[in-house]
This record gives sequence, C-alpha cells and structure tokens, in this order.
Amino acid sequence: MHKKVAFGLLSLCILIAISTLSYAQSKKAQRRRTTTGGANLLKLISCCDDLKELKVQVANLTSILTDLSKKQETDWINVVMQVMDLEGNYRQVESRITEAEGKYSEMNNRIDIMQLQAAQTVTQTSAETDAVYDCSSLYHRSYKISGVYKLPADEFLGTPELEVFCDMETEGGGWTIIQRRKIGLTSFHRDWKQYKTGFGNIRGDFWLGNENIFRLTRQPSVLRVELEDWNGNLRYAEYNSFSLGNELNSYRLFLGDYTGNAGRDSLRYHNNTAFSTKDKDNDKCVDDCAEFRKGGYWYNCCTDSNLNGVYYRHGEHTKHSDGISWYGWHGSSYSLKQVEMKIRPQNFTP
Ligand SMILES: [Ca+2]
Repeated sequence: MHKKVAFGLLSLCILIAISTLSYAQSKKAQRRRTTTGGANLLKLISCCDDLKELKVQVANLTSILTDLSKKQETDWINVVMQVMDLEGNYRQVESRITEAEGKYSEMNNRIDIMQLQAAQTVTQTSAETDAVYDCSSLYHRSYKISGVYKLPADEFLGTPELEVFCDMETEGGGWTIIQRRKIGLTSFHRDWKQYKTGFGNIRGDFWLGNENIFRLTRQPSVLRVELEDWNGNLRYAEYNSFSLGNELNSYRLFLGDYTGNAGRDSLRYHNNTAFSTKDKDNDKCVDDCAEFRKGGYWYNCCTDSNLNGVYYRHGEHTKHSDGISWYGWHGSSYSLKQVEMKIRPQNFTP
C-alpha cells in the first residue's frame, strides 16, 4: 500500500516536471519567434530608405533631363533665328544691289539726255567732215561727255553700226571701252560666237566682241587696262600698241611695250597667243584653260591674268583660281572688283 502511494506521488511529480519543462520551452520558442520578426521589420525600414533615395535620384535626373531638353530647344531656336538673320542680310544685300543698279541706270539716262543736248549743239556748230570710226573721232567732233554713243557703219574699217561706251575723261579721253567688269551679274563663261560678236550691257559688264576689236585696232592703237581692288586701290597697265589677228588667226593678241603701275605686266604672258573659249581650245596647254578658268581669253598655259574670269564679290574674292585676276598685283587667287579695257588710236591728241 505505501509502495503504491509513493509510486503515485513520484508519477505526479514527473508529470508536473515534464509539463513545466515543455511550458518553458514553448515560451523560449515564442521568444525566439518574436526576435526574428523584429529583424524583418528593420530590414523593411532600411529598404524604404533606399527606395526614398532612389526616388530622389530619379527626381533629380528628371529635372536634369527637363533642363537639357529646354536648353536644346533654346539652342534650336537660336539656330533658326541666326538662319533667319542671314536670310534677312542676304535679301538686304540683294535689294541694295538692285537699288544701286537702278540709280546707275537713272544716272546713265541723265547722261544720255545731256549727250543729246550736246549733240544738238555740235551739229549746229561744227562741220561734219571727218569720218567717225570710234570714240576718239567723236571726241574730235567735240563729244566730250563719257557715255554711250552709236558709231555709224564704216567702210574703211569694215565695221557695222556699233553701240560703244566712250571714256572722254581718262588721260585726255577718246577711249573706246572694249571690256568692263563692275556689276558682276553677267557671265563671261561664253562660247566662241558670243565672244566674236560681243555680249553684255554696254552700261554695265560687257565684251565688245573680238570681230569689232579686230576691226577697230586695224588703225594703230593703244590699250589701257584699269584695275580696282576691293579696298578702292586703282592701278593701270598701258600698251603702246595693241591689235588682234582676224578670226582665221583666232584673234591672236599682239602687244607693244608696257607702262603703268600694275605690278608685273601680267598680259605679257598672253602675247602672241590665240583666243580660247569654252568651245574652242586654242591655248598652249594640255589642259582646257577656258573651261578651267571659266572665261574667254588669250590663254597660254594657262594664265598670268584672267580679266574675263568669274566675278567674285567682297568676302569671297580671295580663294578662287578662276576669278578676275592680275597675278602681278594681287596674285592668282584674288578676284578684282572692277576692270576696264579701253583703246584709242596711237596718234590721238586731246
Ligand atoms: Ca588645251
């Protein structure tokens, strides 16, 4: 009986001990679970911070992008404005040229009227005995105003009726102008036929025509070449004799002695040389000089001057080998602003 009670008590004690132990363990486990949950929460908080930081960075980048695209837009607007400005300038220059040409022709009209008045006076006062060959004959008949005159056909020189521009002022006057470059709107890259008969505007840029020059220079003549650069400097080259061969001789150039202040005599190289045009290569070169220098001229191989070259305006006049050049003054790539070639008889006295 005592043994049974003692056993029962022992069992009860063991039971109590086991349940106490398991309770403690379950508490410990519970405590452990709680610790793991805290770590996760911490992690979550720090992740939110990263996200915030990223968001700030994104916002920064977005604002930089906006700034950049705004800047690009401003740059683009600036470019468009500059293009518009340039177009405006171009139009201004164009309208200035038109205006200048208008004034020029108006001036010429006034001179025409003066010439008509002078002509009336002349016919009333002078006897018409001498034949009119050129501007020097007109000068001797007291036509002393520079401008456009009409020469009658002449049997002696074999010339047809011809409109000429007379320079009645330079070095005593009496000059018949055979070439002029000053406005730059007339192309001089022309064919044989056009150079033979002449082209352009007698008040502006023109070539009087090889046939006319040939006939006019059958009387012993002087040639004067006048040059102007883009700084307004003037130079001249004068030849005490000047004539052309006939068409069979390809209007070959014959020059006398040079005087002047145009640096080196840059027409000498072209002496005794046939005339060439884009459709007639008579030069002394393998190259086609007329095509190369874009004019009609007495090309040798090829040029020491190119007075019938391309007209380049101020700003673009210093970089081309086909411009209106006179190597002995401004070199091979400087295109002159103005040129005039004029002739008068050797025996002319004002
Ligand atoms: Ca050739």
